[in-house]
Amino acid sequence: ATAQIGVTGLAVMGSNLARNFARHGHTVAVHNRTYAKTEALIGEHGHEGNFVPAETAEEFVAALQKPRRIVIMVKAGDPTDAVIGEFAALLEPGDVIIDGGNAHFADTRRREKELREKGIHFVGAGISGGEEGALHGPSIMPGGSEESYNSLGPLLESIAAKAKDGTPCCTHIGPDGAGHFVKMVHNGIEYADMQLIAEAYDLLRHVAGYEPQRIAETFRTWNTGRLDSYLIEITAEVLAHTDAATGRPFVDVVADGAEQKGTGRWTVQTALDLGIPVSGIAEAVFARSVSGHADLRGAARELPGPAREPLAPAAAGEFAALVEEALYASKVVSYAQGWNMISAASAEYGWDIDLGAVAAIWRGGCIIRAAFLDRIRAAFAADPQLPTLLADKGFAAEVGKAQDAWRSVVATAVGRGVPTPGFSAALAYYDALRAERLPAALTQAQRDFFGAHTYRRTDREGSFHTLWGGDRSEEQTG
Ligand code: NBP
Repeated sequence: ATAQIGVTGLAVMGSNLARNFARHGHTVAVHNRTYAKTEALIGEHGHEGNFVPAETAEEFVAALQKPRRIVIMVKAGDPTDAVIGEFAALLEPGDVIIDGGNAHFADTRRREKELREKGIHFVGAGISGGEEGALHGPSIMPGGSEESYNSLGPLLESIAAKAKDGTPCCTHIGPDGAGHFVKMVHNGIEYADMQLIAEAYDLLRHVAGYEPQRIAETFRTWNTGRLDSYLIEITAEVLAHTDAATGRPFVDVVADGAEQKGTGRWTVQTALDLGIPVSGIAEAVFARSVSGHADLRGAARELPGPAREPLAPAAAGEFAALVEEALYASKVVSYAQGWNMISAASAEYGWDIDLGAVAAIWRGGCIIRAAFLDRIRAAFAADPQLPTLLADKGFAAEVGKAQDAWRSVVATAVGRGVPTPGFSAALAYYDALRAERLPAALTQAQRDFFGAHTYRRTDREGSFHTLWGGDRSEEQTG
């Protein structure tokens, strides 16, 4: 046995990950259900490093040094269970199975428990960065036992992206499903970021009256400041691209229905279960959903709205600067919500996640990589108990400074009929957190009226109920 690690499932992600291991000097056993893919990988890339192709599961396992480390990169869901079942039968206590697919964290918790009973370590590793990341350095979010990370960590860290300060974008997130949970929230935040960028584009296009090329330039400028990020960078590239067939801006020939694979939806479903408001992510998921409902949109097309005359050129530049502020403030809110969710799950499942370390490993490799994440890392380094990013002095000052611009942009959008669910929800959340009194008092009173759900008072301890159907006197219930 010569291989330090094995990869099974050699579609695009698995092949690239295996090549990444090999390029970093590790001997990699490679296996795929359909052997032709293994042969193709060796044929095309065998010269890049030390590969041990295995035709059968038995050959694959025999090629691995102990404790054996097997990365599964197959389609998430039933295929993952099938492959785990196949290999678990061939492994020994102390061996490690790593699922690098996009599994739901609840599945990872189940699989970890089942394998733990057999003495096999199961690591649910979120891997972000798409196929390029898998080859050149992804952000890796492994969850599992401490012991498994001791044997696996150095291997994963060697192939992970490196942040600007040289640290690998991989850390032990926590036990069982912690890694896949954090990867899910990463994707949720990615949805929110993309939605906010799309809204900024829409405002620049229809309120500032900019053409896509001009918007690309604006995004390029923003990318030199605090919004510096991979997503802003690729947005500029997309907007600058011209469709070869028609000569029109590429963005104008793409059908305006956004699809989704489901991790954004999982994030929102899970947030609802945890009772954590992630309105930025939810609005992003719903916005994609609305875009895909051609029937609803068709039926509503003739509904009246305000005139959408673009601003005069002199005012457009000023408005664009306001949009940058609104985008930044909304982004801070959606990250604050995402981190709340990670923090809540960490408490719920006893994961003890280092919130700053999550920001640190997203600085490189992943889709939401950005200079901004170093600020989040620093905020949690300064105060590991920070209840919300909005309470960090630096973020609070910036968002506070942006709030006039933010309100003005949302007001303009509403006035001109440009939908900005992300910007608006983020601002509403900001104002709700700030509010000294929320109308929730009335909501709770209504609940007491129709359902005797009781209420607490501002002036006394205890729970109370008003006899709404009777003489409206108040009784103390607890
Ligand atoms: P796919 O998700 O398309 O899966 C294809 C692989 O699964 C092939 O190797 C296939 O083997 C294998 N497979 C299937 Br399907 N059913 C199987 C079974 N019952 N037993 C054994 N093998 C089976 O590949 P991918 O796009 O490379 O993604 C791999 C994982 O990485 C997924 O979980 C995905 O969600 C995740 N991920 C993908 C990206 C991305 O950008 N694509 C990014 C991050 C994470 P075969 O060759 O014999 O059909």
